[in-house]
Amino acid sequence: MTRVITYGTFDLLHKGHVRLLKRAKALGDHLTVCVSTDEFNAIKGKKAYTSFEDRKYILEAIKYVDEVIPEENWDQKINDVKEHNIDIFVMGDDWKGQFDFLSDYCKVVYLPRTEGISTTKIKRDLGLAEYKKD
Ligand code: C2G
Repeated sequence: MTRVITYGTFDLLHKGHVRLLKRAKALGDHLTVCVSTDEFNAIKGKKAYTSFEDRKYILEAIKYVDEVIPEENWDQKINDVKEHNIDIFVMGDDWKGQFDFLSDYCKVVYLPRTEGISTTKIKRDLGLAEYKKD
């Protein structure tokens, strides 16, 4: 049983998120998604439109996702990898290199982001946020 983990806010879930989850699951047999709490998003400087509870509910409905747990801080990843017997840590390549320290505990994989879509773009296109290169 190869166990995979990934982290994120997953606000206004879109194809880029789902493609990341699909490819992450394809690397193993079990995918845990660690979704940022509203409080941690504030630390990340993000304000999600959808609450933590609702982002968790939506992610749990995705067929590639086996388990959803809260991401509360930057420092929980090593413990998460150990506690959940994780074999592979996956993130989009906008994070390339940021989590290489985890390679002492599991395989670290950065997957190409899906071009042309982002939560920021959605908000901008709907006139909900000033344009920010994300
Ligand atoms: N993603 C992607 N393609 C996009 C948009 C996002 O592949 N067009 C990926 C990101 O690279 C990330 C995941 O989808 O791996 C979730 O993206 P966000 O919700 O934006 O996550 P982020 O705010 O970057 O949080 O501790 C890590 C952080 O919690 C990551």
